[in-house]
Amino acid sequence: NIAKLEERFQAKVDAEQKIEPKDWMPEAYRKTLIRQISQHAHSEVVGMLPEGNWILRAPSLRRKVALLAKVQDEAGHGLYLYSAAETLGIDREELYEQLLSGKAKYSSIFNYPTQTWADIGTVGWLVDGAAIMNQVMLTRTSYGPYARAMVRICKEESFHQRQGYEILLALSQGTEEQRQMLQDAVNRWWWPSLMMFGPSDAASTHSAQSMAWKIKRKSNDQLRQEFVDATVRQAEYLGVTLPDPDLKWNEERGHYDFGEINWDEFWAVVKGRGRCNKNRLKTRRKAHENGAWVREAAMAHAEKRAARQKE
Ligand code: FAQ
Repeated sequence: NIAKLEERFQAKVDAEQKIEPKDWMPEAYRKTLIRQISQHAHSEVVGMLPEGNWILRAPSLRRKVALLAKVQDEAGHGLYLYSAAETLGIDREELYEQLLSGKAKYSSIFNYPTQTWADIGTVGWLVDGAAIMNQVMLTRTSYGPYARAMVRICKEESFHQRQGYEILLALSQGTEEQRQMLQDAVNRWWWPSLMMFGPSDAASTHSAQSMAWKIKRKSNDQLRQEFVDATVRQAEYLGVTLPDPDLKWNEERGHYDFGEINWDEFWAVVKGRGRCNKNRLKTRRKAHENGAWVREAAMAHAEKRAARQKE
């Protein structure tokens, strides 16, 4: 009976054993994972767009090669993650459909525009930095295929973060104009990066259950705090100011205090009213339509091979 199965499932999770695709799992666990893993995959795929915008404008061949490699990695991450979601019994076509119809979410951060070259460095530093903070935790998530995908993804994300920081280091040692461009990018990306961790723990609908199932191992606020603590020192080294007058070391807590996030902005972006939401989905839809012939050709090839094997 279900209660017994659920009890055994929870005992397995509590004993730190991984749940694998063929193991019994509560339907709600399966649903939560499909939601989270597919949103994560969509984020990687939509996340290619703000950076793709700069591939042709990268200031040198070396910068272009590194950015191109990073964006290709993101496509790869999307593919691992779609595959991990498929092990839970959902079709990739259905997942795409959820993204393209606007039903599925993807990270709020990718609805902000990349306006200058400094934005590309800042996305690497802050956005990948925040993504790593969250994903290192997910290498220990309870679902085996997701945890294993995260190990490789985190290694690649570390390169992405260094790539970004190095762009900014060069700008910080450049002209006054370059330093200003750097500061302006940080001013615009700091708060949206903090929003990536999701709503505060009090407002997070899924956290309690996801923590009990060890899908999440640290809370949204906990990860956000760790990110702030790690980033302040990096900002000092770059010589930039983080745009928060309340940011201050708190000796008692052993952490930095920081100001209140603009949650109205966060929810507006999540609900489709950010600056780039419409454009991002439009671009993805067009890419999906333009790729139809590739999918058809791959299917025809697979069918031919299968028929040949039968002969
Ligand atoms: N944006 O109850 P919670 C990357 C939604 S990194 C949009 O706290 P949960 C790499 C949430 O879905 C970025 N929606 O939810 C890269 C839920 O709505 P729902 C991707 C958000 O799941 C770098 C509702 O709010 N990383 O792509 C956001 O327990 C650079 C309530 O929230 C991941 O996806 C948000 N920021 O915790 C690529 C990591 N936050 O579904 C290119 C995996 C929350 O009920 C360039 N995901 N919502 O309709 C997670 O760890 C979790 O899903 C959280 C949210 C922590 C994001």
